[in-house]
Amino acid sequence: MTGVVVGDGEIGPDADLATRARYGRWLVVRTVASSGAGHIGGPLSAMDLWVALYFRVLNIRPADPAWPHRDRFILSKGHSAIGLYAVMAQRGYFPVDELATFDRGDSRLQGHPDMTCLPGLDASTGSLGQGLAVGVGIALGARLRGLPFRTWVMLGDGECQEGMVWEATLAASRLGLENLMAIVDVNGLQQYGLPKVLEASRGDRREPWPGDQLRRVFQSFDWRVLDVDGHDFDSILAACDIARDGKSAGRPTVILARTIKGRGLSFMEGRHAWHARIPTPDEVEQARLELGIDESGRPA
Ligand SMILES: Cc1ncc(C[n+]2csc(CCOP(=O)(O)OP(=O)(O)O)c2C)c(N)n1
Ligand SMILES: [Mg+2]
Repeated sequence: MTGVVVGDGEIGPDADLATRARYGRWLVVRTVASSGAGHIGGPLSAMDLWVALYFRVLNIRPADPAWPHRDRFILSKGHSAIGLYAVMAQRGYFPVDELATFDRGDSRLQGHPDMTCLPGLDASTGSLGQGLAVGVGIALGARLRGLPFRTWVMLGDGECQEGMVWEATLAASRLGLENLMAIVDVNGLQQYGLPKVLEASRGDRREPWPGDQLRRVFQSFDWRVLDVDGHDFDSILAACDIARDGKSAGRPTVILARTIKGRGLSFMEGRHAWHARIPTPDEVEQARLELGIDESGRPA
């Protein structure tokens, strides 16, 4: 852990969001390959969302991760932890070099987020379906105590098949939690799913929520629903601004972010098989070139 300035994230404080995301994707690929563990497609699909949140949206203090007024962030799709860590490291929660410990028994960076290990995590997750309910509790607690922070929860589209998501969705609207924001990473793929039957165009597995069903289900629970291109920073930031403006007439907000699983790498994009595969050395090298990372491991 030499040479790392906490808060600098190794690539300089002025790096733009696109560069941060490119570097974050590289850190994911490099770390999954070297640790021989972890998921990869989901972390890459959500990378632009995390970069936007952690560098422009969330009201946080990485040097004071227990600050009571901080915005809360819950990664309900906890299997994507390595992507969140790649952004938290850049934001200064811990040195980038610590990523090398990922998924070791003694690491703060567990394969799924463990809030008892790493300051800055607001929930321990990994069993899909639970994070939104935790967010409901935190958002309700904030309101009861008169605390001004907001609570953000990121879910996967496959995860939204879990019944507990919809119990929490109902509770959130009945409680009028306008301080609660969900973001769904709608990448159209999950781990398995039904074999392709009808769709000729979509990878090798059926997408979890075809068409606009997810939008209509959230709307029917009386949530405010925003649709964005989850790889376009302007769209993401505009939606986040609307989500946190507090003018939702007492409704929680969900951002449905259309993304591509494996985003950024030609050989991974939209491929179900890359949900949790370990890249070979050749694939790591190809990833480095495609992401524009120089031989020292930094964005060129
Ligand atoms: C309750 C539960 N069931 C199954 C799993 C195993 N699992 C891990 S990731 C995953 C697929 C999730 O798909 P999605 O929510 O769409 O995530 P993404 O596409 O972003 O990876 C599954 C089934 C789990 N972690 N928790
Ligand atoms: Mg998915």
